[in-house]
Amino acid sequence: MLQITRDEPVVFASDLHLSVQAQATIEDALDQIARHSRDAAHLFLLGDLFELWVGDDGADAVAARFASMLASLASSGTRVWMMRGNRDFLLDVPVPGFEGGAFSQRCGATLLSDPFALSLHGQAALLAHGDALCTDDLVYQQWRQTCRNPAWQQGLLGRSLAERFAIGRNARESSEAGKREMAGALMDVNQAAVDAAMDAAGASLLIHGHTHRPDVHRWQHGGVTRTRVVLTDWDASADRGQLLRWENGEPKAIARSTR
Ligand SMILES: [Mn+2]
Repeated sequence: MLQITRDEPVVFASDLHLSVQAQATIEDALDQIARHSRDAAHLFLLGDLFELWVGDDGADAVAARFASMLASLASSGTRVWMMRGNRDFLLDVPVPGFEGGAFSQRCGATLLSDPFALSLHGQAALLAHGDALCTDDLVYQQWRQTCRNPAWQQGLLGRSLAERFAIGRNARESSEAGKREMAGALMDVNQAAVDAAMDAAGASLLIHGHTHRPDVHRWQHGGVTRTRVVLTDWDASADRGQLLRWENGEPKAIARSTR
């Protein structure tokens, strides 16, 4: 198990939703991550880094810029980790005939499983994107099973990039789950699913994104205090987006005013 000791500061972010249509968010996210992760031992990116990801062969100029910023961080000594979200579930999935390598490699990063258990400053912790915990959203959970199926993914990745972009955009605009997400009506996590995931990992701390409901929740479970930290999504036009730093065993939000 990955053990991160108390003397190693960690930075977390998720739900950047990077897209050429949101230029100000790109500038904000890249600037903050580059600035505040350089002296961190680890940077964890917990999914939905991109608004839409149709395969590693479809990486655009925004993705290339993001990758080179992360690769520069990695080469200066920050360990970079990334997880897939519900938008970028095809990240790092091999594309037939594409020899450009996995996207995480281009970032100097390591892809994480979802969920991912680790020891964070002495605390048993679990990292997740968060979508798998929203078990009340039955329509979405059914879609999640489909789109995570390797045979289904290979079928999609066998299509041309143009076809995949069209399918991706269409899925957002026409599916029930996609419409809800665009309307900002994402369902929240289910408490029983949260406790079950934490039980399975023996974790007392859970850090995730996805729900766009940034907060710190604390509750008692079996005589132990459990903590759930929810990361914010990023949208510069709404002045949203904030890194979370973990220092000496404590969460510490990085104020946006320090930009
Ligand atoms: Mn998400």
